[in-house]
Amino acid sequence: MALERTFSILKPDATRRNLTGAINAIIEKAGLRIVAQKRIHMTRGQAETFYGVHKDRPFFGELVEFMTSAPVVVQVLEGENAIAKYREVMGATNPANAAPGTIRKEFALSVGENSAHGSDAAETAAQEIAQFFAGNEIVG
Ligand code: RTP
Ligand code: MG
Repeated sequence: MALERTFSILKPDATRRNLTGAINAIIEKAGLRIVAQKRIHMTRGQAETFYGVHKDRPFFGELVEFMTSAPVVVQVLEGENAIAKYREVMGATNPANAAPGTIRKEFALSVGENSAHGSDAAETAAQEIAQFFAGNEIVG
């Protein structure tokens, strides 16, 4: 099977609690390679673009506030079946429904402050990676 890449964000609740290393350990243990990574403080515009698909949802304002409330770590993860694999490693959006051992079960505070983002499909992965990384920042 071919290597695939997915886009990940370690969200503000994770950076605030100094959990980025613990989450990276879970990612690497699952066989995903961190091929790009940087810490940024998202602007409101970046967050609104990134979550544009949710702009009409009732939680959109709160989501943008949260994502800009503290630094995040943006990442590109590489591996076989990386997109689906990382969704599995993250666990369900609502930590109450997440399986044991997943990032969200271990660390998420709520459905909103849920520690990690992972792309949901190949097209969104490519778009999301391109929003935050230049090609030469990704070293596979
Ligand atoms: P993500 O995009 O962050 O990887 O999460 P996801 O696919 O599991 O969930 P999605 O439906 O795309 O929702 C995006 C993010 O919005 C926040 N959210 N809040 N308050 C709420 O009811 C609610 N629902 C979603 C979460 O931070 C979720 O990860
Ligand atoms: Mg999503």
